[in-house]
Amino acid sequence: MLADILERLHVADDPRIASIADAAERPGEVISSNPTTAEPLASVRLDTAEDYERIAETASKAFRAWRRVPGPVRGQAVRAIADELRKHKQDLGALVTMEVGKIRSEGEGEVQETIDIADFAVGLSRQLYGLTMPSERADHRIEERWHPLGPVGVITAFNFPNAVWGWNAMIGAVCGDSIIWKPSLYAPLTAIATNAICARVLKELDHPDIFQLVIGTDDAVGERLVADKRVPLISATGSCRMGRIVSQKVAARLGKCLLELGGNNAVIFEPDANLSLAIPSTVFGAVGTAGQRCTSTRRLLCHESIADEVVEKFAKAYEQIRLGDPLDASTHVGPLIHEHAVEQFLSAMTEAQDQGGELIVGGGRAEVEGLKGHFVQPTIIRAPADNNLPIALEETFAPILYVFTYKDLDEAIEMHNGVDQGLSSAIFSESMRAAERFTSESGSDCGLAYVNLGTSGAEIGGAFGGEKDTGGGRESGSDAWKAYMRRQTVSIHSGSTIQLAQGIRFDQ
Ligand code: UN1
Repeated sequence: MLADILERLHVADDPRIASIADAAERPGEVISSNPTTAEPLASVRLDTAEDYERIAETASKAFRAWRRVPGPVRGQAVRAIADELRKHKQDLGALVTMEVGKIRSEGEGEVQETIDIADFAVGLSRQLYGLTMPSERADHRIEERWHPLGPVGVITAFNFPNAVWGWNAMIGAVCGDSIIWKPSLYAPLTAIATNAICARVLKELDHPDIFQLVIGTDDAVGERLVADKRVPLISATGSCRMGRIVSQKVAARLGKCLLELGGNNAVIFEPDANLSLAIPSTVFGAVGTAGQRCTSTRRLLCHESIADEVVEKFAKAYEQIRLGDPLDASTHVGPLIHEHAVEQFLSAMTEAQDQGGELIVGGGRAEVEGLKGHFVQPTIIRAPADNNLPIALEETFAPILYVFTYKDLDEAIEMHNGVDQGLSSAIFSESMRAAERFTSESGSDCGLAYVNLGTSGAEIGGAFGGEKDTGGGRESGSDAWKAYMRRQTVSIHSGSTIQLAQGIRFDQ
């Protein structure tokens, strides 16, 4: 099946794919494994420091040519990319499923997210607007011009191996930038296939080679990319730990960073929450993608008057969850990405129970017949009555939902904001007052706030990102494009006598 998919995606002969049939750990290669079967899919050649140098030079050269292509023409190229991605949506989605274990509809949904951002970018290519300002001086004019920035380094995580690159690459492309993509070593095939589609379209249109891919270790290529002065912007998605290292290295060379790091997202259930909406939405938020989204729901803050009923209903809903092969259309939840993630899940379980958490459902490794992958049980843990459960303050990338209770909305909001991260948040309530309070300046402190929707599954049209340890970056829609361009304030004088600003006189 993999060989056919790679064939249809035109990458079966890609020189980076060292072997499909006898994938084995060899020096200079990495194995892409299927987390569902724990079996190797392919071995992929790793780029070296010298490869990085060549790739960065190509990206710099491509940038110098691409920046002179008019914005709307760049948009037409991105439109052709979107058309091509549409044709390959199923195969690319299946590849995502095979490499990272997302269920089919989420794998395809991710490719759809890239198509959506490409469509958005096409429109944007005609709307890279700058402001004009009235000058305080006669015969003077001030305006802002947005210029392409340079090669952009895009570091992506395993959990969104296609869409997060898409957010950066499609916007960067219409902004006139080239892209150096360093994907997760857990999803190199998705990266090879995605990048190849985009590179092929540009080549057919005779455009510069702006989509560059570098697959390598942090030592060999990651550190070089982050320290590279030719790369004015590093957009990185991953853990808070990784973000701290990257941002310090980029700051040391006074480069710019766009960070989308961890989340510890909570949902508040008010007493008047519509539970037939709130519970399924929160189940998807907590167990969708096996709890491996940065937007996954990790904490449920439930009003004390409905907590017992809610926990009971959740336990029933979790009985319906079908764990299994993510390629099978009836599966809801696939495996975790690797064995280490299972160990982290199990250690969180031990800590939660040591800290007085009550196990409501799940809690262990899951056996799925015929599959040797990294499956765990979707889990609910109820916090002790004093709400003291320190493990819930950490982000564990697994399907664990911690349930807390509260007495009034002020207390709920305080608990909600009482974590280091600030990505996504949600409230379920029929009350306009509660919704307004939650989304007000003294409500949720997150970059994303939802009312009567779960914490994951953002559309591309809004700016995506979060505050505090989430890193502060904004990607995707709205005016996030401004991070991918440089702003020039242009003042033009059309008179013939010198007039200095601030009324300064400098007469001779
Ligand atoms: C991520 O987990 O890094 O809002 C991105 C969502 C998706 C993107 C998640 N659109 O859940």
